[in-house]
Amino acid sequence: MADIWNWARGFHLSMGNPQEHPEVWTRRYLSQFPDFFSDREAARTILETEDPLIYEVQDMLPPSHPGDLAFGITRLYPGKIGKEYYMTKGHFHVIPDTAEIYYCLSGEGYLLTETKGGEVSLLPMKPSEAAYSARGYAHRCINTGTEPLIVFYAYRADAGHDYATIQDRGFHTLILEEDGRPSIQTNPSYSTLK
Ligand code: PAN
Ligand code: ZN
Repeated sequence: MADIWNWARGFHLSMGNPQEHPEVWTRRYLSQFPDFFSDREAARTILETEDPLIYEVQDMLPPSHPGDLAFGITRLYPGKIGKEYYMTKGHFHVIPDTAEIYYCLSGEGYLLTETKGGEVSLLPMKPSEAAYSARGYAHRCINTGTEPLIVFYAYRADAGHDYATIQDRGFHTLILEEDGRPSIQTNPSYSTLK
C-alpha cells in the first residue's frame, strides 16, 4: 500500500471517491452472494440477464494490531432482490467482543444488528446519524431508499470477519418492501438456511 497509510505515525486522506486509491476498494456484485438474499429464485432470475453491483467498500485495513482502527466507507446502492432491499452480506466479528461505529453520510436505511441468540437491534440510518453495533452483534446495512446509502465505519483492526455463520443461518430479521414501504419481518428460514 502507498506511503500515505502510515499506521505508526498517523495520516490523512480524502475518502469516498473510487478514483482515488482504487486499490482499497472492494466491489460486491450479486453473483458473489446470491444466497444471502431470502428470495434465491429472484436472485437467479436477475443473474440470467445481468449482474448488478450491490455495494462497494473502501476499506482502510491496517495491519492487525488491536490498538489500530480499521475504517472506511460503504456505498450501498438502491434496489431490491424480489421484495428484499439491497443489503451487505453482514457478518459477526471473529473476535466477538468488538463493537463497530457507523456514521451515515447520505441516503437512508438501517443497520440491522443481532446476536447469535437472535436478539435484534434494528438501528435507523439517516444523514448525520450514528449507529453503534454493540460487541457480540452481527451487522448488516440495508438500503431502503432510492439513493445510495453511504456510511463511514470504524472498528478494532484485528476484529476479523465471520461471513460463514450468516451464510448458513441468515439473519433473524428481514426488511422487505410491502405496499411500497419497508416492513420488518421474521426470516422464516432463520437457522435452517444452508
Ligand atoms: C464494514 C463492512 C462493510 C461491508 O466495514 O465490512 O460495510 O459489509 P460486509 O463486510 O458485510 O460485506 C464492517 O462491518 N466491517 O467490520
Ligand atoms: Zn464489522
